[in-house]
Amino acid sequence: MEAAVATESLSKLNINGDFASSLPNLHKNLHLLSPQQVELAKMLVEKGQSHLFEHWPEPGVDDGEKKAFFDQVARLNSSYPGGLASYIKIARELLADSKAGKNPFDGFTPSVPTGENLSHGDENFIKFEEAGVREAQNAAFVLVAGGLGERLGYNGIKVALPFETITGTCFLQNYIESVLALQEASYRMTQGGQKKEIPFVIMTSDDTHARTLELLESHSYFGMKPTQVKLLKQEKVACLEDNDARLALDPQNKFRVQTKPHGHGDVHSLLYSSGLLYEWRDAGLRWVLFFQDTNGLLFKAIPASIGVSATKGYHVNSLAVPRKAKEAIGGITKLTHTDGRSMVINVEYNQLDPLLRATGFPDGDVNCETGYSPFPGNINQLILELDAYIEELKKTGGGIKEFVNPKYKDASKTSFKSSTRLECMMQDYPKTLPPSARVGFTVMDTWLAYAPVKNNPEDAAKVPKGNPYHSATSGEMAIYRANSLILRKAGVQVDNPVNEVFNGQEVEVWPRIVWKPTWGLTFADVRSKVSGNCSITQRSTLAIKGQNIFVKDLFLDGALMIDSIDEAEVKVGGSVQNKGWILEKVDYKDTSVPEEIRIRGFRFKKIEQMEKHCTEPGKFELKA
Ligand code: UGB
Repeated sequence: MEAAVATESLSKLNINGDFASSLPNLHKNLHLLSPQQVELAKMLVEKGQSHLFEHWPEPGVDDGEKKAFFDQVARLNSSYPGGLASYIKIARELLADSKAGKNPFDGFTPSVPTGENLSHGDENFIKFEEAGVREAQNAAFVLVAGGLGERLGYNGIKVALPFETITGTCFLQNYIESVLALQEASYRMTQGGQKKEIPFVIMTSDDTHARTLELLESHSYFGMKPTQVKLLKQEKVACLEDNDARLALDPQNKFRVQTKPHGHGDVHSLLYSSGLLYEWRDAGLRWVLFFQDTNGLLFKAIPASIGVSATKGYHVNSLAVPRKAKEAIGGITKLTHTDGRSMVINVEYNQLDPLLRATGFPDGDVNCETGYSPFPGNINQLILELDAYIEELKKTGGGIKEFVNPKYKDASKTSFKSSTRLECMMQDYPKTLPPSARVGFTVMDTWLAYAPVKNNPEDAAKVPKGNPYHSATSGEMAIYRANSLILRKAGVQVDNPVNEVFNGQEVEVWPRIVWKPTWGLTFADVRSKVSGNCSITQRSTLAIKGQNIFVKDLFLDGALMIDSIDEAEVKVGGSVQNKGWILEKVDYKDTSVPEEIRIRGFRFKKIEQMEKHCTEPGKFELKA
């Protein structure tokens, strides 16, 4: 009787509800839905998703929630290339492959590829840095920052974390200031040309969008023009509850599909659909650089890497560092298929060991005689040549080969411990490229190029001995080590480090030295700004904040902070001795200390320092 009434009211609305005739709970609610929503309901039923409506109550109960459910379904449908039907189809195929234990690299044999190896400070490196700075004005920068950083467990967004705590500069500020410094330096090098603004894109997600925008707005975009920065928000994708790719309902709300992040691979389709790539091409740009949220060393590697891309004409250039076996970074690998095809591609850290074992390397992912894995470690910083990138995306729409990684309850692989979803990675972009594509990579020293902040203190302390911690502690200490080593190469006598343990991690503590990107963007810049007999003791802290600060015959044993406007030229020298800043240990469990500090395991106790601020144009001399 009830069904007949429902059918009658549907026909008045011109809705054919036959598809739902065996689903009474959906059928009797269909008249509440718009024609578009009815179409979506039909698609879901046809794709084996009837369970989504089993609990639906009578019309009149939770009607608003039922409509909201379809609003969400419409969003999930429109944000995925090919819609939800395509998502479900691909999910079923990938889940079947996963259940059958199919090797995604079937038919491929891995070998170690050859790439460009750079050694910081030598002639080659300096040449590439110069070429890179010249070319930087033709680049756009894309930061992928949609990840929650579950491994770190920090409550805020990762780009808001200080990358060093002498000045408290956060990652995002460092990235923006580095891009602005590159923009200026590139313009200076090609004087006479038109002054270009380097576009800066940030991919966010629902987890990070509002807080990223807030961070930018509350700091006046860290000096960048707001119009120069674009935020592109990635959508999450539907979770899957079983091998039939039945969509999972949100445990908190049975009128919502549970969703999870789709991975950083979304950046390609978002860039393509935003139209920005064409805008950039029309503006004469040649390169798109992709990078991640917490690598404070990154911009020390950028100028030379752009130089490599430009000099070698690479369509794809992946930056890499020597990799310790089992380190949680992917391995850059040459894969050769039995049919003759080959590609140079990242093999993700959880796949490298099984791939090697399956292809004649019985020990799997192990170090070779150098003490490192023979496969260079992918730091997920990619430089793509814009024209070739556009040509490829015209074909793919930016869709990246996905994968699924269900955690099964038992060996029968019939049910999951928790829902799963399809994922994609930005470094998988080269997988669809034709053999003619010029795909290369550039290896640099880890101390110069890579110090991510990914692991919480507890997990970092458990990292196998000799492998990097990838924690807030090691991330900050790596900045001081890199700056100390660069100054040494520039002729400054910098004391050796001491070893100390913070939050259960033993790290090298070098003199704490930082500078703004405008001061030392390249090695040539640093070399031009230090001269004479300079030395810095281990207990020292030094912050250089100003483009035209020249350090000559300086002996530093304590703390020295200098900042100056660009129009001032400051000469610093003499003997600076004071009680300085002391590193005080903090326990990560001590909640009386702010989270961004206690996750490092130390903080600065400022006892005494010499400070100099030059706020007027002109020439100054600071001699202690
Ligand atoms: N990210 C997004 O923007 N959206 C997402 O949906 C997910 C992430 P992780 P992981 O270089 O250190 C990568 O989680 O697992 C952003 C490479 O895959 O830090 O450590 C997120 O905000 C691996 O090959 O990635 O692995 C962050 O900026 C290896 O190279 C970035 O994507 C490793 O990084 C990476 O997210 C590394």
